[in-house]
Amino acid sequence: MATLDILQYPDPYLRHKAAPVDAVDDEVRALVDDMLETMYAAPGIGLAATQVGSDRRIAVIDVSESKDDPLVLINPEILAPEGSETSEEGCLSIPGVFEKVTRPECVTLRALDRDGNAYELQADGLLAVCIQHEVDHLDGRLFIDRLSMLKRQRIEKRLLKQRRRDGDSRRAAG
Ligand code: GNR
Ligand code: NI
Repeated sequence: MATLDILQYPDPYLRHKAAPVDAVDDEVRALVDDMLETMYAAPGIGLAATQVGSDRRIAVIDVSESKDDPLVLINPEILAPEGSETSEEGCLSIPGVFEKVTRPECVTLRALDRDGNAYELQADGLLAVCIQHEVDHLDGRLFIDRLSMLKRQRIEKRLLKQRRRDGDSRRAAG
């Protein structure tokens, strides 16, 4: 097992749309295990393959307090979205940015697990948010895309400033 590097916004690869997995084999399982290790190490409650530079439709989630309830999503599909809920989101690829996002409140997830078996589950609350956030990643979409133009422009400006500052301090240190 190994921890993987997490791509940072505005890395253009985060806009890549991932392709379906056609067989859940040992190679896929190895990636799943590395993604779980990377998610727990970050730490985060979810991670999509796009964030670690893979173009497979794979994500991992663990919203449990005890961090011992991993959920593996291979070729995930979101069915029957219902209701609407606003909650604060963050993303390991956009560190330091936390904003309220409105999404469907309840969803049904259909996916394959680590053994390639199909399952369905109904989710609400944080799990429903996280499922939708990860499937967005697999489609090259980020949570900041779901904010108003004004909010997004404010964030872009702040990130640009921060990057300039980080660059300056690296140069000063080096
Ligand atoms: O760790 C994460 N926390 C989080 C909080 C609220 C809504 C979504 C998330 S997902 C995020 C990890 C991540 O970036 N997954 O793609
Ligand atoms: Ni994310």
